[in-house]
Amino acid sequence: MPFEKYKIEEHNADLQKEHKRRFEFAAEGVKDLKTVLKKLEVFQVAIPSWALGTGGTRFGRFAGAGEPRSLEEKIEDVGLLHALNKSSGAISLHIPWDIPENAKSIKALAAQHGLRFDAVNSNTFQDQQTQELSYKYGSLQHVDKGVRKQAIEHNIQVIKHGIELGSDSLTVWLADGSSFPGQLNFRKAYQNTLDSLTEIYSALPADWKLFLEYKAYEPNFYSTTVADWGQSYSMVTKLGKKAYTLVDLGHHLPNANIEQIVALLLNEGKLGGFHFNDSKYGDDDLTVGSINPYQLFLIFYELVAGMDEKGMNHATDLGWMIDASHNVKDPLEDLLQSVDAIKIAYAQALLVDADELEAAREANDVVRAQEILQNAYRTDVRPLVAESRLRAGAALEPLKLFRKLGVREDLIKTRGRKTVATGL
Ligand SMILES: [Mn+2]
Repeated sequence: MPFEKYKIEEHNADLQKEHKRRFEFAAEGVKDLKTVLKKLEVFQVAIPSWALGTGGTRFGRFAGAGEPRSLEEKIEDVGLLHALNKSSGAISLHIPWDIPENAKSIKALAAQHGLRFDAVNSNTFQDQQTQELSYKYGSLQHVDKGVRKQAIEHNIQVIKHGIELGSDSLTVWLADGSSFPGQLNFRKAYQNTLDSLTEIYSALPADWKLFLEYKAYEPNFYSTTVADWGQSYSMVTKLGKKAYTLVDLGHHLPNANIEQIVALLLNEGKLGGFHFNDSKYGDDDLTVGSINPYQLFLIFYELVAGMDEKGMNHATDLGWMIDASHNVKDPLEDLLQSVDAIKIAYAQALLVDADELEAAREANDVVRAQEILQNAYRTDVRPLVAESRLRAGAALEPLKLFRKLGVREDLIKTRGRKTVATGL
């Protein structure tokens, strides 16, 4: 840890007076304030191991400085975020970018930072140097049984790594598809994918979940074999009770109504988890809430309403993960912003009076229904989120403290200016 705990206390003490004034104003009129603050306090978002370095595009990559050089340093980075905001208490690993060579010591290191391992991610969208057969024309859908077998075995290997680390879920995202009309027999590709997933599913431990992520296009530009929520839903329904659909906010066609997708998947008991990010045009992987915070709020309202209806635990019953890439920002600062945006949207969603909204809907009072949602969205809940941080022992303003302490400068001193983290 590049800074001592008392620095957080000092920072909070400096801001305490101003925070108290703002918090008291924000807390007025919040029904069941204690419960809202507790829910905010326990809500954790997993940080992906591939997003701690600077990302790139197909045109190039402008590396940052002081990036983590190993899995150990990535865990330290997530530990740093968690120390600052007490809301990033989990890490999601991508294999083989981050293979835990010594699972015991990796697990112990994570525990030192108060972190657990969230979903493990497989990778059959790239060829690795040691790999025998190529994924150029797909992995689980491939026409060659040998390629399918190799991809299945990789996924089973990832599950094994996950078991050693105490993870309890596997996320499968497939780049499989086709780039030109005629290239692929859609029905065969679907069946091969489903058959392969069935084998992976049968290797899951009893208490594990399998998340099947979908994506509309890219890297294939004509068809994706698991392209939308319907295609994922159809597969996870056939796979069984432990299989769920995972929603990545950037994986839809423009203007898709993601909040409706979320509501329906949740209602069917098939929503497993989330990859948060934001986008303007495609899978832009921008900071959560940076482009369309209203959509994020609407999604969170559907999550809260749907989970409450089913008596689900907000903090533990779905997988909450960030999946973003940072081209021009410091990855740690970007992640602090993303986690904050998620908690703000969650807090706003918690303020909506579901009974009142339902009454307006039953009365076809369209104006009132819109007012109820927008009143919550237009409420400044930042002091509530800050108070929940204070109660959890985090910094009142994590980003401010990160800069004040010169955390990145210290990391550059230790790790060097020219470092490249594995990942996107
Ligand atoms: Mn994703």
